[in-house]
Amino acid sequence: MSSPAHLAIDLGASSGRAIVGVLAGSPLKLQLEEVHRFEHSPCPTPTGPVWNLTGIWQHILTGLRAGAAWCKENDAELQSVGVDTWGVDWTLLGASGELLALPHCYRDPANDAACERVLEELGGFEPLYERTGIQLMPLNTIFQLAARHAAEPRLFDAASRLVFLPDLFHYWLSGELSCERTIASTSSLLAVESGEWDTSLIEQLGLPSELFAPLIEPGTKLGTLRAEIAKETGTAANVQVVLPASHDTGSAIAAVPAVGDASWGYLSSGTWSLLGVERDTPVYSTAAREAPFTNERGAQRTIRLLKNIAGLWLIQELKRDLEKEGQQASFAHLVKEAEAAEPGRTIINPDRAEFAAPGDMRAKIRQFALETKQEVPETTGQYARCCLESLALCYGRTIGQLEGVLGESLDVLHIVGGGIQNTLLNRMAAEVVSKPVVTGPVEATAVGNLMVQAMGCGEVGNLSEVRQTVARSFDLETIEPTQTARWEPFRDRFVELVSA
Ligand code: LFR
Repeated sequence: MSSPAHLAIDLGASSGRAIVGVLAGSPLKLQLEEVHRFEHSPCPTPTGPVWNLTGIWQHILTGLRAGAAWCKENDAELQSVGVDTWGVDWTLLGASGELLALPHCYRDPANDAACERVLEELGGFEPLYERTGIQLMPLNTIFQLAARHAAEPRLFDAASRLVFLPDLFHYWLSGELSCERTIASTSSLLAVESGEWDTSLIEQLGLPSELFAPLIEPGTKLGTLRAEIAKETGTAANVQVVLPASHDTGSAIAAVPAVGDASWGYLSSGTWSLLGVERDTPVYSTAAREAPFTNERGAQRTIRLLKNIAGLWLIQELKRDLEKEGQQASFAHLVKEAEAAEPGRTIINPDRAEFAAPGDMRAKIRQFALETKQEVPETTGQYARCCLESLALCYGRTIGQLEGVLGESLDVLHIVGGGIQNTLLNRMAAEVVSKPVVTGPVEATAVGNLMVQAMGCGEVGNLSEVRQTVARSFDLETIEPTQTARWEPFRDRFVELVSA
């Protein structure tokens, strides 16, 4: 008998993947097959950076075609497909379902001014956090909406529906419109307690509340693939579109292989570092706001209390700058150089807004070093080490803040996602947080996407079964913290730098 398979379309802000997951055996194990991978990037336009939507859509179709073909060749029966993407980005559809505009990329400078304006209108960040429990970042949908609404109000008059990017792709795949809750929670427009749209906030911002459709849970079967898509990609007509936790972080955390009684935190390590805990109810105390911690929504109505930290973006930007100059800049090379560089020479605060913006990472690091009277990095290794150590120090401080907010300590930190390939950073993280770190799986986002689809199709029962299945399916590595003391002086310097 053929085994059930699912297809995850996992879209990050710089690359995308189509991964088939086959569930087989007793007890069940998940086996992955990557059938398509591609790079993509925002396109600069006079009105800001936009996503190459049709290019991404072509890659989704290529992934579907490759997934269907792989299943046929390997005696697996494709049951469903689901898409996850990075958070916060959205677009508008007209009454007929027509796409009205290309979605802007969240790293759009226009969001900064809009953010200031909205906060002024709402009387500051405190009342907004009280309502939504979401960390202040100018990239949040709420500020993007204010920016686009101010620039092009008539677009909103013509619109009948707001969709986040996974909602749009699910619509194009199935012909059914949905608004999935985990991705919507990145908007900073959901009421923190109920997890439903905060319509009075939406109206206060002057946005038409009828654009915001009722929210749907991950695991929902939306419908079968459109006949045209099934034919075009060679996929069986009965393949379902099943909503995963369509926010990539929601999918990644569903795949954290935490089993047993130890209290655990997670770090989803990629372009961003998302560090936090899973809870049943939101936490939006003053300490949570000040840290700051966000309350995003996950699979099975969980809450992710986490901090959004500029992650390997720092290194990706460094790499991009070096490549432009024709210098050697593979990740492996950067890590090797970083490893050989002197510890603690220059430390930055990765949370500072300038580090999240694209362009000349080295100039920004130099500027920060000068301002804070530290050594200015000179070599590639010194820059790379500065980025990695600063991230690790930020993890350490964030865990401390998290334990303070929760009033309890964590036993173990799970690190998942592509960033775990940076073994130097994993080791630094274990040393700074002074806890055992468990790494894996590397494809956590796709794994979580697949497992929530499997849950929607009735193959696994709940999140705890999902995690047990993940834990037995992948090789995990435990790093015990050694040499924690050598970080003491750097920890103190980091706290000074972020408090200044
Ligand atoms: C991670 C992520 C974060 C979100 C950021 C921007 O990929 O989805 O959760 O804050 O990207 O969308």
